[in-house]
Amino acid sequence: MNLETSLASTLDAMGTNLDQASPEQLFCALLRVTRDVELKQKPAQGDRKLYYLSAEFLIGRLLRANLQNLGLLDDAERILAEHGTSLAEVEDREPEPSLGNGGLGRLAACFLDSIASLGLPGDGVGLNYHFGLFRQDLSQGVQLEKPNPWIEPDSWLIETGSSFTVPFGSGDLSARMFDIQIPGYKNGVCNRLHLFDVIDPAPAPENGIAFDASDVAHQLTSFLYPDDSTEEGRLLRIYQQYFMVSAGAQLILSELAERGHQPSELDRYVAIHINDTHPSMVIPEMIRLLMEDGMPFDQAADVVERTCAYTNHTILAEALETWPMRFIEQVAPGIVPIIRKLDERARSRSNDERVAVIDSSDCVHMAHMDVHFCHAVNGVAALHTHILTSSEMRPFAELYPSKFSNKTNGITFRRWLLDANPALARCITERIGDGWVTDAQQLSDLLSVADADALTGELEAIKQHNKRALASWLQRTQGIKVDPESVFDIQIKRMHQYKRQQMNALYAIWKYLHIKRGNVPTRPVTMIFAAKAAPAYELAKDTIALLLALSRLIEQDPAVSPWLRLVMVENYNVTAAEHLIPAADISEQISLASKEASGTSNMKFMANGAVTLGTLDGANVEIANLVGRENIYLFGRSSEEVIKLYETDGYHPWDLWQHDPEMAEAIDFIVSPELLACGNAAALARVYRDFVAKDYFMALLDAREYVATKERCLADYEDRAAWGRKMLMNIATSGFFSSDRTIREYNDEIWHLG
Ligand code: NBG
Repeated sequence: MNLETSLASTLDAMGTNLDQASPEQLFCALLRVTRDVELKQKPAQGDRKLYYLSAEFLIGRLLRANLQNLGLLDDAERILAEHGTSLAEVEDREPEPSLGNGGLGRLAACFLDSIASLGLPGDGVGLNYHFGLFRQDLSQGVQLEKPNPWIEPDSWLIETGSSFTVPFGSGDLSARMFDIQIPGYKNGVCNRLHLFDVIDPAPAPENGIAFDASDVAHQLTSFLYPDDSTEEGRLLRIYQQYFMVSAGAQLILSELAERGHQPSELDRYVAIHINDTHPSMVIPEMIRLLMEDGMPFDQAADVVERTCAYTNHTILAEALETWPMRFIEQVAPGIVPIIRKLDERARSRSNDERVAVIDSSDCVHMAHMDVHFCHAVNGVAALHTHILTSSEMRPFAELYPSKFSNKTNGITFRRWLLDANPALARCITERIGDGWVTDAQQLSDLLSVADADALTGELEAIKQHNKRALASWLQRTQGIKVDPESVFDIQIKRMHQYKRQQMNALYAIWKYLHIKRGNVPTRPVTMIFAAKAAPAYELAKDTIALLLALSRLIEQDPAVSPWLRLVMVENYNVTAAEHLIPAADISEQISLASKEASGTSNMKFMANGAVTLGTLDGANVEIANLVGRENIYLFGRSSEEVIKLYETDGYHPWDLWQHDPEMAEAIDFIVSPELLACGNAAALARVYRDFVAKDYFMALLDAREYVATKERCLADYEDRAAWGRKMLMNIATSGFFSSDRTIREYNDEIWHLG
């Protein structure tokens, strides 16, 4: 097809042309043309089809990625350039879909890209949130939450005309299905992401994100993760989950019938993947639907168990969902007798109370139901799977040893290297060809190129170019000035105590005081943060307030600001990550060992030539093994030590505070008059109190070693040739973390598609 002709005629129908169209019009026209091309492509075919059920799909902007996968990107860039504009300018008009929160949702999006690119039959199933998680506003020194609308008259959503009836206790509700096309990389395949929505969605709330959570019929798809600190909010989450899985299960059965198969053959022709516990109710719901069709309970439960698989994404207790049965009774009474029967079934396999589906207070443990009634269960990095099987889910692993396996997470190199870092992608392709785009392991060929010194020099120049590009993006979009000659030290991820942004803030204070005493660094350092805090998570919001206060304090201090900057990027999302990651020198992966299941930004940074500063947690362990100890900066207590400290109640931050005057000084500074003058006093006081009295995620335990390791890392940065070799080693060994590899493993060992 000729992109230019299609574009011209689409613009013509809009009453304009390539030379006169505004960026908005060009975006709309390109979107329409791209969508039409996608609609002509077919989903991957095969006997067995996957349905990937997830509460989140953090797909990011789609225009560039889709043009790339369709093989139209170069043409689009050329056409726009010939008419005096650029794709960069046009894509800035694309609102980013607000369909996810963090790594869990981005992983689901990378997986959809890999599934389509590998030509495997598999669709995503989720919800069409209108206002997403929220839009973050930092203008007043604290995080304020606003709705984040993204659905415009021209969007990637396609109205399918299909809908399903979801039987809630309060009456039926219709689930309308929209599709987003998921093109594979240059293979003619186009799979789908199915998103269910209510018929009559509510408009955005006027102020902030508060809304009437009891108005289920209109608000069900308003926000991702409604505030669960109230009963109504918790109920709404169950409404959302049941809506998604009931409509999803009906879609699966109707497609099975369309393909000419019987419900009893479900396990032969379908694989259902449960991404974390949010879609767990698909198990009882599918059994209910099969029973409605006349199948006896035992047979239905067996078929469903052979069909479903479950991934666990966290060991944090707060995220392992348990719902009071009375809530489920109210929302989805149809599955209550089935869950009770499943509980009996589980009890017939083990009388260990720790593995019960329903506990003594009549609460349903979603993860327990998943492990009993899925045929496969996996963790997302080697260490995480080890911790799951050896401690968190040990009784389950003993009961079902063959169900458990590890599937280390991955990222799609097409979005995170080819699209996000075109300069690096070009440099790599010039050296080793473009095979790495579909086989990222080929990146290791970079280690045997003849001109290694020239290559590392080029990597350095590309990094510098990307840092300048980030500086101008920050200036243009957020009014933030940074110096591209400084070291870019970046921590971007959800704001959470276990990820320990607060420990990084302590480093900033230590460094501030150090510089004030006359110890100026060889080169200025720019510490960059980006993170959203869950609206009901007070301490996480307080940590944002701390970072904002520090940012102001440093900026206002002429003795320090030439040497240190602290930047908090507003409204972190996929688009921001695409600007930040290619420009990073240092990748901060400093979670408390044992707490980060995997991490995936660590992989994106690595592939883009940043050097990791981190703990031996999650996938960092595998990164360390691949790059070798001289190409990563590790510090901190091991996961075994941390687990032991929790078991023995052996951690007391107060003792550390008393015995480490240097760190104590940094902590006390949080409530110093200087800092209080720059920020929200109540928030700073709460952060301070938590540090000395609780510090549940042990930031103080690792803080001293963290500061020392970061200083060593910054000093090493000055040996530019050696740093260039570290960058090269990181890029060249990152191929293991391709989501194509991860998906092949899921397919070979769990799904068996095609
Ligand atoms: C997150 C983990 C990350 C992991 C992603 C993807 C949740 C519940 N879990 O460590 O915190 O990389 O899942 O697996 O968001």
